[in-house]
Amino acid sequence: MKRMLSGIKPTGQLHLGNYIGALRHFVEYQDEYEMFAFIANLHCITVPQDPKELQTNLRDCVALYLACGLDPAKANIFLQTDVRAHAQLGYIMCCHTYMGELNRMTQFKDKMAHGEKNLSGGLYTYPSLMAADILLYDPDYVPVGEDQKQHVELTRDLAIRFNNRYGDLFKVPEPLVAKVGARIMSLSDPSKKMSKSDETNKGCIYLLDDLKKARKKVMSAVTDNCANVHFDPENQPGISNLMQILSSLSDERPMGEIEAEFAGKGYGEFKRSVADAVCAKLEEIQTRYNEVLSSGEIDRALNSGAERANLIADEKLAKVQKALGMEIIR
Ligand code: AQP
Repeated sequence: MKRMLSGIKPTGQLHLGNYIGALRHFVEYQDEYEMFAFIANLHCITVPQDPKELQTNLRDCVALYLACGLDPAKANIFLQTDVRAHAQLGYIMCCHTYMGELNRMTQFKDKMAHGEKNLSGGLYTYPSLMAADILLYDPDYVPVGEDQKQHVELTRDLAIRFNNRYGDLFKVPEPLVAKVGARIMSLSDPSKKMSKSDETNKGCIYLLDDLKKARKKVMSAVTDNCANVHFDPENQPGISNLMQILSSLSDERPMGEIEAEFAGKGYGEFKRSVADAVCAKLEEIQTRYNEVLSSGEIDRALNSGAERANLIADEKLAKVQKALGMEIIR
């Protein structure tokens, strides 16, 4: 069975972008692939976290994985720190990543460009850790949103570098970026990606948002004055973003079909349909989330996921350390 791996960092509450760009695909793929879906709690401390909030976010993140349809009988769900080989291989990867490569990574570059102070070393080297996260499991594919593609490219380069230098150690994985919804934009500023760290809180629909609040966010989404529901991300970014959301939540309905349905109708009517689709999905997720929280599913899922992940990751780490001559043969 081919393998697939992906993770989400619980730096805040999961949002609709995480669902559309990542989680819904994890769920689709779990039948066809051996899926490894982890919660990236090492990555999330690359920026300051409030310990109490982080604990809540971690639990919510696992609960939302399950609520969105990940099934522990099919997918290995685990916490990154429950598999120590991530940090260990992460360090080895870091020692093989050039500073020039890290300097080119957009996330760090963006934060530097915005003049953010006291950026951590962890944030700078996080792409090396991400390469380790992936390469430990020899996955065939890594499903990611558009923003993470660059990191998978670096992972591929590192895999090839190791294989050339030390022999055949890693499978070179392919990024899998969906055609629709790979970059859901902020509702209040469609030039920016929908992000957990949205400062205004208006542009981001969280999966646990109260339904009334979520509806209000959609209804007040920034659009344009073209008065035409037309898919044109360059000239009509707000409307095109709402169309992507609607399409993603309705079995990837073609944009032409959505355009035809709303031809000659106002933006108000179109937004109401988007809000209906969003609220129906949130309601479904939240109902299941509440069931999950009051059951023992979270702990059971994390235990069985970590057991399988440790088995594979320890074997890979031992192979790497041996190939690098880091072990004394006894
Ligand atoms: N807006 C988005 N549209 C589509 N996909 C998205 N993803 C994130 N935002 C969008 C995808 O979700 C997966 C997990 O991402 P992550 O949460 O680990 O990291 P991120 O991309 O840095 O997410 P945020 O919300 O922007 O976090 P902060 O604000 O903390 O930096 C990935 O596959 C990602 O592509």
